[in-house]
Amino acid sequence: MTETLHPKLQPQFDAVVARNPGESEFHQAVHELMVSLAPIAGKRPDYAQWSILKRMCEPERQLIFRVPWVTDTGEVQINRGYRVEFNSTLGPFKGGLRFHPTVNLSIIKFLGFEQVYKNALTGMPIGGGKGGSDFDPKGRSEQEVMRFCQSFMTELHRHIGEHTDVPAGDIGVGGRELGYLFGQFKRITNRYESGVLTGKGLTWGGSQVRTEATGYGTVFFAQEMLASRGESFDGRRVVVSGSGNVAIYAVEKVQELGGTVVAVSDSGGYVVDEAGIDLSLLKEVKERQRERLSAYADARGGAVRHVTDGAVWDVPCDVALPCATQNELQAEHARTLVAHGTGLVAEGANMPCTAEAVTILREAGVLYAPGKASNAGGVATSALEMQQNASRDSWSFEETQERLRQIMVDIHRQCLETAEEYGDPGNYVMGANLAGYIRVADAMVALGVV
Ligand code: NDP
Ligand code: 2IT
Repeated sequence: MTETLHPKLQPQFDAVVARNPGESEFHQAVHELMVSLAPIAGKRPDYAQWSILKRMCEPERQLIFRVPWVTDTGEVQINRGYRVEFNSTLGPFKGGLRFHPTVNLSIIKFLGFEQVYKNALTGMPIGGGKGGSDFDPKGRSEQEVMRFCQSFMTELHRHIGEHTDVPAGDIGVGGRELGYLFGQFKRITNRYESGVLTGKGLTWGGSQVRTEATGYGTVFFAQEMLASRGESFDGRRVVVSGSGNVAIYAVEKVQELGGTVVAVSDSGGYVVDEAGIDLSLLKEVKERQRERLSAYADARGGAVRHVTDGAVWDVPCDVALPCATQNELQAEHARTLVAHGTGLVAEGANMPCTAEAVTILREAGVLYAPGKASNAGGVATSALEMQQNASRDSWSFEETQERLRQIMVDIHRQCLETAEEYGDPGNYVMGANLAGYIRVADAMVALGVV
């Protein structure tokens, strides 16, 4: 933890750490928010009187359950399922499901906590939550993934609903998994309740642009940041980490806006393609074949480098978009970016930069956007999907994309206006945290102690 807390907030943070021992990612997310609250600490007695912050750090409900399933060879497997329903002040709990072997309660709680303020920033009527499992879909057959999803939903279905809690995708959960989850929900409940999940396929209640939304939204946000300095993506060299859903559609939008993405990564390394990433090949390898990036390098022959040591941040760039996972961009990587003259870092992933990395970037004058602002386009488009489901309507790609773009422009404006109002112009972290916090806190005061 690099930045110090306001003296009124330090005891509150210490209490969160004591109450949630060992949950380092959750502590990190809470600390970042509390640092930003300094301008209102002690100045909003109503928030103190109603113990707003204390209640915000305690999820409304935390579910942990066994997920038993059987492999193709007849072995019984046990995974752990989670759903942390963090805050439903602004609407039903809303947030993704992550299937990855590293998933634990701390990770789900940090993601659920961040989701509350991200969702508030979108201006849509959605609360915040997150869930998932330590299940690893890699190397599993279609049938194994389906059986796992069915078992997971057999428990989860009791807790979710259009007006209660609305999950979606995240790492390891895409259209395929959401299909199996929705199918099982429909079968168990005997209800075609479209609004219970978002990220659905276009033929069964999904929205145009939801697949693209997080990556596109991150680039729309970065475009606004560049515009605030009279710049654009045109001719920029861009590095994107990850090569999953968020990364692929960030690459697509950067290319549409005239930038060149020279590198992408996965957990096995990164590829450098100086001619610009071949997007259709990347989609073929990652979305259809579910292969490693080494297959991309093999297909491109000697034209690209596949690097398995170091980090993708070693590749010089003007703009860096971390779109893989939490804490993937650390202090040493931030120093490298600064040394290479990178001018902008916008987070497509959730909390990909460590607190120390953020301090280094900001002190060097790099424009930096936290994920809860810059990656909010995914959940915002989920809320547009819920809106279409509720009205049994569906909008065109163009209309939906324009709504997404407007939402990102609006979040960008809120960040800058709030940072300016509270005395730290250009601080996107403070702007995002305070704007989101104040919206949730005011509504919590109105709803009383619940
Ligand atoms: P995907 O599963 O589609 O892709 C994840 C990518 O990140 C893969 O390339 C994966 O590599 C890489 N990755 C994951 N974990 C690690 C790790 N521990 N070390 C190195 N690389 C890793 O997920 P998404 O693209 O959906 O999610 C990416 C990030 O964006 C996450 O932080 C997620 O929370 C966030 N996000 C997602 C949204 C969405 O709508 N999907 C919305 C907002 C934020 P490999 O394939 O080798 O595992
Ligand atoms: O982190 C996120 O915002 C997501 N994974 C998307 C959540 C959603 O409900 O669309």
